[in-house]
Amino acid sequence: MFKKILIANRGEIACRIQRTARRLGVASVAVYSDADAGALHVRQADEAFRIGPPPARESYLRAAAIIAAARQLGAEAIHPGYGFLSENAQFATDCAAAGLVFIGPPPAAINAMGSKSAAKALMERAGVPLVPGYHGDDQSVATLQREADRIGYPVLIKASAGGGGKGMRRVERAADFAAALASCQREAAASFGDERVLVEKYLLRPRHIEMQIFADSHGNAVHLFERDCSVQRRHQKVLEEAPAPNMDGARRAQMGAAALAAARAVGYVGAGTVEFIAAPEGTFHFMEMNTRLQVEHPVTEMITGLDLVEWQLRVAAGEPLPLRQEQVALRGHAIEARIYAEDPERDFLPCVGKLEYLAMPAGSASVRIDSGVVQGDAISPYYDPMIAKLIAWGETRAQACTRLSQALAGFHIAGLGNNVQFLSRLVQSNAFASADLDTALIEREHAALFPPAAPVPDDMFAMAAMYIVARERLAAGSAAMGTAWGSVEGWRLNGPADRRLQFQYRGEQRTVSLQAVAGGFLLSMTPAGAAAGVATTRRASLTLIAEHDARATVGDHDYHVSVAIRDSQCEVFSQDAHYSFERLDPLAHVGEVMSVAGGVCALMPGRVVALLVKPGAKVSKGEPLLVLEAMKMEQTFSAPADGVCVGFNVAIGEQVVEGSELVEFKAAGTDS
Ligand code: MV4
Repeated sequence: MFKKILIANRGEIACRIQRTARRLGVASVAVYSDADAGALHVRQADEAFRIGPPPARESYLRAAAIIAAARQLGAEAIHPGYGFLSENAQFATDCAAAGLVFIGPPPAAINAMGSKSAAKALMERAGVPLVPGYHGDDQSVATLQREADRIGYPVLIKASAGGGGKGMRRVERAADFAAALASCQREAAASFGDERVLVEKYLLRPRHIEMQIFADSHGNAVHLFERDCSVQRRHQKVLEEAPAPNMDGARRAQMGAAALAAARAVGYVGAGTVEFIAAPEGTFHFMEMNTRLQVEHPVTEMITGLDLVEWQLRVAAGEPLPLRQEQVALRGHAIEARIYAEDPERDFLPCVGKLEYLAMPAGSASVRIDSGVVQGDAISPYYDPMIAKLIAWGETRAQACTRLSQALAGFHIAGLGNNVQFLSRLVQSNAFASADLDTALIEREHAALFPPAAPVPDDMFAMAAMYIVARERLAAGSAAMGTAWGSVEGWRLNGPADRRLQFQYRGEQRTVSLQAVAGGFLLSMTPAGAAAGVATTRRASLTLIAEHDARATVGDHDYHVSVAIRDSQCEVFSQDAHYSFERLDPLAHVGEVMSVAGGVCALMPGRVVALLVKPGAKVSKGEPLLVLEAMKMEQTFSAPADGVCVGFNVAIGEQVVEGSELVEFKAAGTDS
């Protein structure tokens, strides 16, 4: 086995490779761009090496710099992860020339699978089933038209050098063929510098099923079953699972044999994926081969109990495959959801920015989370905006679905657009739950996946209000709290105990009134909408159980919520829903200060240093009123809103206790 490897990648896959290396006692070197100087894969690394500025072209794609780093730091091998240099045959060749092991297939195998037409010709000779079509060298319009007519419409024209859905044209009838061909050729030339195309029978309602294969350098090869990656949008996988639903043993054996035939035909070594397109009735056809470890490999690991990166390292080190085909067992079902910083409502446009709040569910034997970011990190515009992969395993598909849903409900992201709620709906949709899979599932289920935004339930404003009050109490270090976290029960500061907190959602203001009573609050809210009416009063209570987590009761309803407040932004997570609204907080920017009705209170003991305005003075919001020295620091208390500083209850030099009402303040336009 290697003593040291270099990981030429970033994010979750770099972290994931590090984990296996560490377990095997292999040292690993991380590389990073300036955008990733503080990233998790760098912080967790045994050793790290800067390779350039943020753009991938100037960092993670700089083959020569990466090879030089590996040599300089004494790594024996380079793991390319996925993306970046992972399917670059020239890089694999250059590694070998530099005396380094490329942890991937031989360059010739990468090249053989690089062109669609050439790969199809090779696969045809190896007896791998293809989609009926034409992939010959004669690219004349007449020949292509004649072949399309022979295949029968609809047909699909694909760029030979294409991939990922780029350069494809569906043609419904012979009369449209020539125009579609010309357009496809133009796109192929522009995108791939190669205008050659192939023509295929267009398959309706196809599924994307891929076989994971592994080959060693001793002539052994096995498959590790299949994955179904049919749930995609714009050729981006969203959910992946293993095994494929409704796959029977005979079909699996056929597909496995075809995948291994494909691998042998190109002299494959290492981890690879043979992609098939499958018709609803189960017939399957070779699409392409991915000559790398794939994003979705964890579902295969979950159903086999194997570590594919360990296998990659062993094979690259010249060891034989650890198991023979008959020793590889399949157990249960695993589903992966890709959590992205993107806005599903805006056609999945990537979002960039800081992960202001990020809480992930607990991992377990049946729930795995692969991520390369933590709270406070940024998703930059330079790389893929994936935040994490969430993988759930179950004895059955239904159990895996349930566990995935539960785990998604515990995945809380605020401050950055993300697809968590979309994934929740997707996993719970009838089509996915019943395994009615095909590549158009997301379009087909559009109505269920994009319901009109539901209003924020009243109780969620109550959660935010009680949470804010509870955190203020905690910050005040009130003796009544006892432990680090505790109930907000009937309590009184040295002032009126009633609180009114105002929120705003879509321009509508909501007021939550909390009146402290034994065991909790009496809660009342202004009725929603224009509906006039009397606010109903209910009993409520909240117990903080962690920094952002609370149990609460409103009336007869018990909740477990997570709340994150930042400036005026309130985020409440309840079950699998996420609500965002604003607090209209006159004190949000005043620091350690708390307002009780009509006043401004000290939150810690201190000494009054200065009174900055005259009693009765009209002040505007943010204007400094008073300075307190507490914990050796000066705190300036400012006007919570435009209004009048009615008077001070303290004098300069006076020692005050926490909760003391310092200033009597009257906001403009209020009577409280
Ligand atoms: C097809 C097809 C239907 N018929 N080929 C899209 C990406 C590329 N790898 C192959 N693709 C397709 N090829 C024939 N003959 C439908 C697709 C296709 C698709 C395939 C796999 C996963 C998602 C897809 C989404 C749309 C279209």
